Amino acid sequence: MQKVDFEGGEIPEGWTQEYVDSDIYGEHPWVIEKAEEAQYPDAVAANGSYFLALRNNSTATIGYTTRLISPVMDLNQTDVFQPILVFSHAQQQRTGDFDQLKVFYRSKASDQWVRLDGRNGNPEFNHKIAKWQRDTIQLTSQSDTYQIMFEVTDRFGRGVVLDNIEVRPMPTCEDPYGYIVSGLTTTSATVSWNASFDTDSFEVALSKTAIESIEEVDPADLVYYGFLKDDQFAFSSEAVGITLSRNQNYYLYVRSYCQGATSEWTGTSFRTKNFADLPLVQNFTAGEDFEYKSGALNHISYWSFGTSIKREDGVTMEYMPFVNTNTQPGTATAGYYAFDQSFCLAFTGARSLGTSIPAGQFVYAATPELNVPSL
Ligand SMILES: [Ca+2]
Repeated sequence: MQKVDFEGGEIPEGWTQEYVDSDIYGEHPWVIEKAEEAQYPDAVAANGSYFLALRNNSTATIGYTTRLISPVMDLNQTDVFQPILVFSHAQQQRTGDFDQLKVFYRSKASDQWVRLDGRNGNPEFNHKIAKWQRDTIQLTSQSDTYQIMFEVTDRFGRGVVLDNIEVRPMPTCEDPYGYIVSGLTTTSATVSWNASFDTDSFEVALSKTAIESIEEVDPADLVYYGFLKDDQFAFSSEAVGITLSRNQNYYLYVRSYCQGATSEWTGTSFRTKNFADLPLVQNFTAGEDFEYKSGALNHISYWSFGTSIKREDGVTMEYMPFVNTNTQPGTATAGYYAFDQSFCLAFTGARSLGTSIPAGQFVYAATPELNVPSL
């Protein structure tokens, strides 16, 4: 394996440089720079105080290409599980111009260099990169005489910088596990979990319905979708600024992102609390206590309802009792049910009003849990 951070203040032993067409362009070497004296990308290294840079310090494009070649590495297939190259780099622009980095490998010295595909299928860093970024590239055709090569072409930008170069096996990216729901209230919840310490971040999706395949869900249909930093190992609805609904089932899905790898999605579910403070007043007022739909069997969302009455096919009658929203308030008909001709909760034996509850059957409505100490 290989890990180079240039903190020794010089290019480590075994790394070599190659000047392409040096008879035309001359020799323009990679040099170590001290972060505090550097300007581009800014006066910091990706790690420590030193990094490697290839810059055109003249006043015009030269167009040279210089290669930085690693020592021969033993990435024997039986010893190294899925090797990856992880490195930090940047290429700041100079009035629209930037230099270009490409990354290659070869399995043995007599092979041609082969270009490596970067993350997101981006095979070259052919755009300005104003700040240090860390990229992971999966290495293919591993061998016991493996080499990687960074090739930069001068296009009169502010140079290309490299730091913290690492060749290592793919980290294990454990599925999140051991979910614990805490801090459950009527409007918030916190869920924590365990995962491997190689995790960089967590992708999180929160839904009101169970989800078969997250990839096929439109994020707009989710209650929350986003990435959490690795040091949290927890999702807090309050921390991400969302208010949950009372007495509602939620399904939380999480997967780990590690360097160059993702875990499977795992998850848990919870139901928000259903407390009500006293005094409890419920007038079954449309728009206030429930969303009015004319003729629909409306319900107060945070009350519980049920019945023992079954349909002819044996299925329990759903949605009973209900608010009598198929009668117009203020009419004589409404007055049959509520003395002030307003909406009320109707206990009946069928989906239509005026049907008796059959003998021996029941229909019920239950309030939320009452917060008695609030008396
Ligand atoms: Ca460094």
